Amino acid sequence: MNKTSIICGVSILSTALVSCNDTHKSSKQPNIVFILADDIGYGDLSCYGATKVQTPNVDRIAASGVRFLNAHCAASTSTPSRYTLLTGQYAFRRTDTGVAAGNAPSIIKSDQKTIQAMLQDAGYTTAVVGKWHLGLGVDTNQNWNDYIAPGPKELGFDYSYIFVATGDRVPCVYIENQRIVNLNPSDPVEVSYTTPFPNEPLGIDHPELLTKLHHSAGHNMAIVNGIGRIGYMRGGKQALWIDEYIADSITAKAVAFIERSKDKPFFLYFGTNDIHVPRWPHPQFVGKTGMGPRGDAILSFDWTVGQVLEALERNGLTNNTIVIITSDNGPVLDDGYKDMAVELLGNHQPWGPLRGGKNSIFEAGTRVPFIVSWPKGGVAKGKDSHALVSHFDMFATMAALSGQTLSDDAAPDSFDQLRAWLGKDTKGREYVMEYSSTVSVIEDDWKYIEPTKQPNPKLIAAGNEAGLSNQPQLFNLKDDIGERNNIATEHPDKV
Ligand SMILES: [Ca+2]
Repeated sequence: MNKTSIICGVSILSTALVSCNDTHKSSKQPNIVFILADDIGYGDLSCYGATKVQTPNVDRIAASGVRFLNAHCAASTSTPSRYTLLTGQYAFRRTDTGVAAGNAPSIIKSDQKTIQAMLQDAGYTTAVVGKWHLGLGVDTNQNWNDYIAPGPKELGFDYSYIFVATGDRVPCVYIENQRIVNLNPSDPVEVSYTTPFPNEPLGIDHPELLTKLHHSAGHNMAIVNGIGRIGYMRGGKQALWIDEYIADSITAKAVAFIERSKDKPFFLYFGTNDIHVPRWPHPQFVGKTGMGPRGDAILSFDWTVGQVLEALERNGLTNNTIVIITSDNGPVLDDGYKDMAVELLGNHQPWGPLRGGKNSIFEAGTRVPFIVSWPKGGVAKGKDSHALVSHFDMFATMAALSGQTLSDDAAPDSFDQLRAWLGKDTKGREYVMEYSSTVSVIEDDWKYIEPTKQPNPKLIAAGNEAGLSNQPQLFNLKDDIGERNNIATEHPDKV
């Protein structure tokens, strides 16, 4: 299919009368806002059944679009999930796509195709704001006090305002267009993941300095803002973030990008810090859910979504912006800090009816909230879809949306699922693969989990069942969405 016919195809899907003349393309292409929550589970949002926490802004988008009930991220942890999203390649094709340290080099190679570079070719202005977690630079000895490359710019983002890894990993600074924000040259940033810096107090030795959160596991190295972290860091005192204002800071940058990009199509890839640990949300949310910081951080996430929606509305962009809200992996309660996530959970079910969670090959690890809204694109309002959809398809689907033809070497594992994503095809993919120490395959109602070779398979990771076994596992998700009855021996043909 050539580019013109793809554009025509998109216009048929759309209720708008879109010209198939390329000269009008830029004025007709929808803006793309992709909001990627961190560790929000299938049952954490009120539009997915939560009752102890209300997420009216996310619910508003669900009411204006399609809520997917069988949507999947690529992996049950951050880095491989995000790598697959942006490259359209299974992370397990490579061995170096596991959860990245704060000083990891760029995991996406400069010669790899990325969704953002593809959208640049389609005429989009592109930005990444918030969580990156895909490495920066050529090796682990980055000079943090200079321009750090390769990074988002070299990989197709015109603008970036990121934190490099996770809230619980050093360096705890914002990096705008690959330079640390508010860096005082006389107080350079140094980072190590192997060796403490002399005279820098550590959480393990100085619990009296942990004025905000104490660790329950790990997170006992550098102390920033009264919270222990993973990794060692020195310097950059003026540049350090304050956890309770991270949502404010990154949301302001996302909104500013929307404001200044409104006159031509843009792609905003917005990775929130919420609700990853350390959960230390803005005071306006503290105590509001009764579930402690984890529940309150969900409110912070919803507030962020609301700010983005207001910015779109204020600039007249709501009608022709496709908004996608999803999560990078499933939920976790105690993820290394004593934040009472377990004790205050009550009857809230972050995983919904699913088994497992973050770090798990069971469904709660990788079946995630997924909401698509695009008023001008004719997306049904308030519709539920059971179509099998996956983050893998973001690349090819956005290529179709923007009228691009993929080159043969781009996004090998990504397929155009635009009709499913717009709620017009009720089947979606033939199958999905997921990854968490092993692979699983879902096809029709069946889910198969590949056995692992370890003699004593790991059962628990970060409080969640890993779901590994040295025997094949087969579940019928239609009858057994909680993956309780392994029926592999009864169905050797399916295995
Ligand atoms: Ca995550």
